[in-house]
Amino acid sequence: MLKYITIIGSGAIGSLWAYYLQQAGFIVTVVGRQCHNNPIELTVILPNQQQKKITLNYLNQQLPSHSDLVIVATKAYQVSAAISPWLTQLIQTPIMLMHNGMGCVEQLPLNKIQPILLATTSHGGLKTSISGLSHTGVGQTFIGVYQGMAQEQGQLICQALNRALPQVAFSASIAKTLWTKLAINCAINPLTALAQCRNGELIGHQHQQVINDVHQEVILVATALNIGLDDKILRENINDVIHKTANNYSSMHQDIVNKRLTEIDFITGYLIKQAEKLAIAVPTNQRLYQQIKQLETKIPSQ
Ligand code: KPL
Repeated sequence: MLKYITIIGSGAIGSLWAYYLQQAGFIVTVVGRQCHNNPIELTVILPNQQQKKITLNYLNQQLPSHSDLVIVATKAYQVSAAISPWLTQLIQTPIMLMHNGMGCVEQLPLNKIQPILLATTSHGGLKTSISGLSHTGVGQTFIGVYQGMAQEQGQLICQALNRALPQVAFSASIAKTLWTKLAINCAINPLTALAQCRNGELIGHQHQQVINDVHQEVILVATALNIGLDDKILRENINDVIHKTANNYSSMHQDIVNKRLTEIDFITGYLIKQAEKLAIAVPTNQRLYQQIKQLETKIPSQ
């Protein structure tokens, strides 16, 4: 039975899950770099603007003595450092990676028996302060098994999380789900960061050609990898997310504005790496990647 859940990462997505899981009756601990070893009262603004208060347990870079599930909800570039030191200690504990982009799981020194789940979520969250969180957009979460556990066990975890923050759906082809999200992020994130605009402004005529080119390049690479993405459906997915998150600023836009490192290496950078292995040209994604990297050089080292 799933009862004790540890969340590594105290940013918007980690805090969002911590709030909803604790409200649903799970015993939650949040582990973070800037956390102190004591409870913090979190004020949460729900999508209907209701304000809720909750007291969450935090640990500074140490795990509680027992977890039935560990969710890693850090930025993509922090995943490896956040979870690698604990892998031997967690050899039988399911670990779920929930981040933007792809490629993190391949960086982990995994034992074959380590149960690993991959997840992607489209919920929008904004951490307004150490104790302030806003649930800015209701989304969906998909979970799939990467290794080390039966699909049925993955489905049980999925059902438990669905009680806390629906909709959580089990994906039998998580690679396809992650590639769809990758394509959406390749299209929206760099463009909104460069144009310094909300997602909705990408509906404008001047961005359509670039979005089409990004989309076509993703399709070329995904097709060569047999991911099974449908050209037309993917374009609809991208447009749908642009419309549904029209008022939001993408995470990459927020990272650039707040002078933080972006996840470009795990989004566009991941696509480019796959394309290079297959000798497929992805010039539009290359250009967007270089432009974001150029912006990152202006960020003071973290
Ligand atoms: O995942 C996102 C992000 O901002 O990182 C999208 C889907 C683009 C929503 O803003």
